[in-house]
Amino acid sequence: MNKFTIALLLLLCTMACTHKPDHSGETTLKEASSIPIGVGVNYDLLKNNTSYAAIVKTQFDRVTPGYQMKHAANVKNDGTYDFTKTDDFMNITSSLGVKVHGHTLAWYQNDNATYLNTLDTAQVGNALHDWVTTMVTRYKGRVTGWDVVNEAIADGTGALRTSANSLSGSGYFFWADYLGRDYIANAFTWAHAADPEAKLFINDYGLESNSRKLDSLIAMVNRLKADGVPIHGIGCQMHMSIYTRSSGIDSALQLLAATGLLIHVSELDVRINPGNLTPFTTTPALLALQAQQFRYVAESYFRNVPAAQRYGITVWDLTDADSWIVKAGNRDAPTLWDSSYNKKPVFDAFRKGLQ
Ligand code: 9MR
Repeated sequence: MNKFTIALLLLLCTMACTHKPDHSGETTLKEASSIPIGVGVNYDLLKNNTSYAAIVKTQFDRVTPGYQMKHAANVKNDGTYDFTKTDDFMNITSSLGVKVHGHTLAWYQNDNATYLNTLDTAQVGNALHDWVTTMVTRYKGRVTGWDVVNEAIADGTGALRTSANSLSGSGYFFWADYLGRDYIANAFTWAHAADPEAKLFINDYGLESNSRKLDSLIAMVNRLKADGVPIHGIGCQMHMSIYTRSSGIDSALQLLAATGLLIHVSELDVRINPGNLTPFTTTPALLALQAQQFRYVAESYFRNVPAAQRYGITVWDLTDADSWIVKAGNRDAPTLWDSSYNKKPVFDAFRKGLQ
């Protein structure tokens, strides 16, 4: 084998074995779309996996960190802060040229409960104030918006979520148990004081399939608006499946848009095996249904959300390998890229829906 043959073999192997960014000249998602297109990202992958980072940079306008901006990721057991990784995350996003949607300030999960459980009610109020103010001030001007309050409505009744009507787990801390529903208005007010330019969102899931929860969220938003609370948008997560009914998607977007606030489809993914059946094989037919569903969401968004209220659509997790659904042990394939970083049929369909 001469040098030329070896070089040629090496080149072919490199082409076959590595996942390249999209330099194919094919239209990217962000090029196709008139609205911002985002993706939920994992800090470690963005930092260490060049294929992952290249797709994020090429295809998307904006990222939402899946974990890195949550309370437990930044607050230590003694209540002090460590922003080393979050600062690094922000620097990586700016070197990739993508914007950041902050996620999330007041949630009942991923809190440093070890610290928060040592506090009395008055101290919990101060801890939330300090956390919101410190975080929003630190990244002021560097995030386009914040999910200030996440998943504040209970699933069954549509009541305010507390430990009494919700499952509990490690790292769970229910602000409402201590502060009642005021924690919501206060978190928005404190976030706005820290960064008056940032768009502030309330974010929740199941709105396309649970009309009671949808009504409850809208009532809550309207009350906040009437009270003059600085709330600018609603995040409709849309963790869905191929069986989610299109009428539910349409009516959620219509009713949410009727509040007049910005609407963010904030965590879109579509399961193809929602019952987690075993054994399970990904078939072309299932992938085609998934493609249809992603396209439907994009088209419904343009149909039902007036242009001035379009904050954008964010897909949740980049590839099937890093999807939270798969990482939780489910046999599924909920995203646009497969676990080898190849675009799935859904990529094209979603892009068409965005055009
Ligand atoms: O996708 C996120 C996963 O990587 C994290 O480990 C998990 C816990 O922080 O949160 C996941 O994202 C959730 C989001 O923050 C709020 N809505 C539901 C999402 C899926 O659980």
